[in-house]
Amino acid sequence: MPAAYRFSIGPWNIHPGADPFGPPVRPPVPFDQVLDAAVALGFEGIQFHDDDAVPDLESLAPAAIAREAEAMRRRLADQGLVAEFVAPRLWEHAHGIDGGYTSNDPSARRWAIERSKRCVDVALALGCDLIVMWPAREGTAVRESKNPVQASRQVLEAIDAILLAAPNVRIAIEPKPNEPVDHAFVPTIGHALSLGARSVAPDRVGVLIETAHAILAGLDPSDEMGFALAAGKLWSVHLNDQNGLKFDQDKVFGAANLRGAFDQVRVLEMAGYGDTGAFIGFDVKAQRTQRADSATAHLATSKRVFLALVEKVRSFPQTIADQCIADRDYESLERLVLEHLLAV
Ligand code: 3MF
Ligand code: MG
Repeated sequence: MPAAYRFSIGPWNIHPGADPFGPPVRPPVPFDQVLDAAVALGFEGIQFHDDDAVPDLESLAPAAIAREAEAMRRRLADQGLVAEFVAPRLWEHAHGIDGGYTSNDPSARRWAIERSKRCVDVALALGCDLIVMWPAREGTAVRESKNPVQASRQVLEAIDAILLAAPNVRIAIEPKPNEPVDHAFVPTIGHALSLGARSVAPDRVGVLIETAHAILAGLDPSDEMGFALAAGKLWSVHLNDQNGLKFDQDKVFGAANLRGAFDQVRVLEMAGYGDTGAFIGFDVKAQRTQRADSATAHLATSKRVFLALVEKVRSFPQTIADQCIADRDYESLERLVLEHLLAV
């Protein structure tokens, strides 16, 4: 019986369309409507930033944080939803202006670790054990502003502090090579897994791979996934697409490179990712031109493309492909793949 997939989204994937050059163009979508949309579109998992789940969490005492997160957990359960992960949103806070874990300001570094521990409290009260770490501003715009040797150690110290404080949580690092910083200290899956291996609890550090982030690093997303899957470390994905080296586009899965999307689904299928219980998340953004009444179409399309590609992978003529491989006839293999995708 082939694996079934579970799908997830974050509330930021349904948004009012502001970009760095223009204001919102759609009304904000209340959280209840995000949950309704998730259910209607067949998504079971909700991904959270810590303050999506518990607004103003820094001004609340631990008991109040737990109460609010537990209320959110019940709200999800009422609709048949679960929390997939919680991520500490360090990059929007004033203390995180120059990064958190790698800030040049020691009080900001302490704040970042404390905030991450609060994020863990939110996750546990939501009934989930996965923390996603996107080290957004852990990097530089001016290379000489930080010491990369020290910065790399500081990221590891932060990971260790979280692991030691929370023996039941896992951390999935979501690497990205740039944006908002010019050069990030954790740009690829190799960097993330190396940090995990050097941490105090290597078994509890894995990765989340985002298609666009791999492409921005000049890497093939399916090979990044293969590398993580081989190590049993692919704990979530942010499938989307990216048209070359520019700002992070968060396009619909397959919209820029359908074959690349096929290859990602292929590697997930080959490694039995669906059987691990991990979610298929889409980190996609509605186009700014989209009207409010259909501003979730990008999510529906991404899921539809994913499921269509699962069928394409399962119906791929593997016996013929194996013969091409045995004959080292990769030109015929190329044609086989293209004709299969074109259905001719
Ligand atoms: C940025 C991202 C982020 C992360 C999210 C969860 C806003 O490029 O991909 O989306 O996925 O913060 O860590
Ligand atoms: Mg992402």
